[in-house]
Amino acid sequence: MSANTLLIIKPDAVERNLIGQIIERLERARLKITGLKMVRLTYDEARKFYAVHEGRPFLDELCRFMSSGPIVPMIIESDSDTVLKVRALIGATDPAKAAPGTVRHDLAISLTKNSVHASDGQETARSEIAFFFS
Ligand code: 3AN
Repeated sequence: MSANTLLIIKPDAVERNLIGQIIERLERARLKITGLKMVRLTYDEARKFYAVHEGRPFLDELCRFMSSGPIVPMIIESDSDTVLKVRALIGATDPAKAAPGTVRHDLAISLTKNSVHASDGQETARSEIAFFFS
């Protein structure tokens, strides 16, 4: 195991009892879950997590949503290219544009309520893992 990334099951998926389905998809793809917890962020914590989006028009709605209920952050590991493998498995940000068979195509509701987050690069993965797991 060398490369790792962070995946978050977002409030809309937790609310609809989709934690198990999403974990099953990860495990079927032979991705290893090496850290997992359930937390509820405050609005300010969500703003910190999404600091990279400061100034974007959707940031307030996104942070209100991400602090609206429990989320499940988890560390995912595999031999190589874990960031890319997990991004491929979750699909495009907008569920309407996500490929069939991806998590977002099959399970997500909208651009904001898109069921999962995954780090977009190795550097981001490092800082996002550190945000949730000390
Ligand atoms: P991804 O989660 O696919 O990496 P980002 O990092 O560009 O996408 O966006 C972070 C989150 O912000 C998305 N998961 C989505 O919930 C939300 N988001 C992105 N773009 C928009 C948008 N145009 N309108 C509403 N929400 C958005």
